[in-house]
Amino acid sequence: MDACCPDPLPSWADLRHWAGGAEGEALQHQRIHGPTNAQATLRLFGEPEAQVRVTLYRDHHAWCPYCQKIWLWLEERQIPYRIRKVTMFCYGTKEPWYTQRVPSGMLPALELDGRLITESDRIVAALEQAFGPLGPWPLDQPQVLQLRQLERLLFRAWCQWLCTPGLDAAAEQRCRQQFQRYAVAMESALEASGGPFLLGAEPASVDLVFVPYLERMNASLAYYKGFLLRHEHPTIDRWFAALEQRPTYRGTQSDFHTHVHDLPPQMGGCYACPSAEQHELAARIDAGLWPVALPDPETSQAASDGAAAAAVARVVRHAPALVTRMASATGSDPVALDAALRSALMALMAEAPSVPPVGTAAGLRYLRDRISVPRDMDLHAARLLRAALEATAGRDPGTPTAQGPALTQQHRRDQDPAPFVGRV
Ligand SMILES: N[C@@H](CCC(=O)N[C@@H](CS)C(=O)NCC(=O)O)C(=O)O
Repeated sequence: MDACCPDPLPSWADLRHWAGGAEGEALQHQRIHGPTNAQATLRLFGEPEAQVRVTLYRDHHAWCPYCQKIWLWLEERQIPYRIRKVTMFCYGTKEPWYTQRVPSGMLPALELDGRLITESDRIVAALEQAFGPLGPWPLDQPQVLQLRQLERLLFRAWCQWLCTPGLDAAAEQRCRQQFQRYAVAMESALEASGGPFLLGAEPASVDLVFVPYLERMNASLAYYKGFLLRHEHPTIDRWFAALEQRPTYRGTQSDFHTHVHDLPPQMGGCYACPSAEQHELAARIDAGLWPVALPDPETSQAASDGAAAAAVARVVRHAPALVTRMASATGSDPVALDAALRSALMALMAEAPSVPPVGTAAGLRYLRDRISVPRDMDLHAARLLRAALEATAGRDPGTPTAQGPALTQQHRRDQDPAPFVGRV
């Protein structure tokens, strides 16, 4: 038994073996040809590399909503493409090679046969022209104009509700009603098409226009307003559930925890409307306790059998950089943190509690708060990992309630990808 730890611990090599999964070339092959994933830098869908006509420039965090729209489009249409990842301003330093190409630094951008295109709607239009539409109507047709306008109205109503400071109770109510008016309009459009998608049984480009912000609305309104979009609007829930059956969407889908803490710096602040429901939901999202409500408002999908192993494999891959960050952020002993992290992974694999070295709870919770979905792993793997980190932190024999440093509201440079790049 390790002198500092009450439980006998697996080594990192044991954990790597335990997680199994593809390594080296097999892993690369899976990322290139397998299901949609955030780690790939090339997607071929079984085609030869010589077929690639497209390069997508998107953010390292797989968080940018406009990038998600293009990413999903390429995945749905199975167009071979390369991915070059760029840092968003609020996470770190923008790569000079990118600003030389796109001086504003804005994402997404796309190269099609060597032609650089910016602005996500123009990118979709160019892709539709080159490869044909996704669904019955291209995005620039009058038939979908009203739906695109509705998405913007919903977006504005959401921003007004979420991002206006100091709303009194009456103003909160007005904002909520305005938002729900447009949510009902979206439900009417879904019903008119026969659903589950906006233009019928299969997703179309216009669905992909709605996806990124609907996902962010669902997460942020639960956390800041105690409002469960999918419970309040069952037809929108059905639309989400139909999306969640698609591996394309699941590969790009983020989770509540990631969104609610990434949104404030992007939106210039998100403001809570305190109530018992809001406190309860926010506390559960922060602690990684899921489902945060019943029925689960975050996903309709159960975890796959491989979710725990996937989480372990991702931590094992980055363990030295993670331990260094946990130690420098919390001032804790890196050797103890290394053991604590292995302890949490053991808890995850064995589905049994594990006792970490004394004084490591803050470091474990530091990591719990910084798992980024889908950048690091998928929603279910992240859920299992957050829960294991939280449960293990709670068994710290000395400081079981210690928290890591609070997440910042103005930027997320704690999520700077630099130490991890090149080892994805
Ligand atoms: N209208 C643009 C909006 C793109 C946009 O706002 N991109 C943001 C990310 S969501 C961006 O790149 N901001 C610069 C940065 O954060 O580095 C589009 O549809 O492509």
